[in-house]
Parts: sequence; structure tokens; C-alpha cells
Amino acid sequence: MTSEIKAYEGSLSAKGLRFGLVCARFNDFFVSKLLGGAVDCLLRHGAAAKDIESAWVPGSYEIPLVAQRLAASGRYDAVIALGVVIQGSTAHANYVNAEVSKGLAQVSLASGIPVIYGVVTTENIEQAIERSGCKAGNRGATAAESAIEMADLMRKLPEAK
Ligand code: INI
Repeated sequence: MTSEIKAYEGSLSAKGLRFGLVCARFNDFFVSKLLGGAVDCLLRHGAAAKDIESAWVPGSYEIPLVAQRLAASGRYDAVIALGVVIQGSTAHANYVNAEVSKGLAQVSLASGIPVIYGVVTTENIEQAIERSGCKAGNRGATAAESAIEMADLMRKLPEAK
């Protein structure tokens, strides 16, 4: 029976956990809403305001480098990346998206710290509105929830040898 085996799971209690948020200024109109949703979620799950810090970068493309610095600092239990990439008439957004997702995955694996992908990628402004606190929820809040669960899970898992 599966109930007899040990299962590691992260809880949704953020008490005593520390979070570093990296926010892209590009499309700040939406990113500030994601940040608000993330911070609200962390606080309501028990994190202390003093344990939540943010760093701002020019655009989403710059997020991975700063996420790497935060993850390597040893100061945080999880890093949360927040940005909004909206498709334009050129392929620019595609290049940004590819680098951010790949970069964040690399940072997380190399540092051993959860790095949560809270970057909204949309085809248009309406979709960005929907994901920044309207009918599709707030992607910052859901990213924060994932960060709490992963941070707690990493504390519970066996140490690497
Ligand atoms: N950065 C974003 O965060 N979102 C976008 O939609 C975006 N678009 O579409 O251009 C964007 N570009 C800027 C990019 O992230 C870098 O800051 C810039 O290229 C300088 O390296």
C-alpha cells in the first residue's frame, strides 16, 4: 500500500523561510502586480516581511544572472523570477523567453536552490492582464506558492552526499 511508504512533500507554511525575488522592469505595469501577488501570498502563508527581498533588472533577459547571484548567496530558501514577456511583431520576445526559461533551469540545478519561473509569456496585452490579477489569477501568487512548497520540500529531503 502506498500509505506505508515514506513520501516527501513540501507544506505551504512559509514560516521561517527566506525568499529572493527578481523582477523585470520591462512591462512593469504588470510585473508590479505579480510582485504584489507574490508578496501577499508569502506573507499570508507565514513568511516575515524582513525575510522577503527583491532585486530589479531591466528586462526578463537579465533575470537569470541576478537569480544566480541571489541563489549563490546562501541567503534564500527560494528565488522567484517575475517578468512579463509579450509577443510583438518581431521574434524578439521568443529569444527572450528561450533564454530566461533555460537560464533559470540552469541556475536552479547548479545552485541546488529552487528557482521559480514566474515569468508570464503572452501573445498580447489582454492575456498579460488576465494573468496579473484578473480572470486567470495572479501568476506572481502561484509562483510564490510553488516557492514555499519547494523550499519546504528541499529542507525535508535527504542531504546530497
Ligand atoms: N523584456 C521583457 O521582460 N518583456 C518583453 O516583452 C520584452 N520584449 O518583448 O522586448 C523584453 N525585452 C527586453 C529584454 O528582456 C532585455 O532587457 C533587453 O533585450 C536588453 O538585454
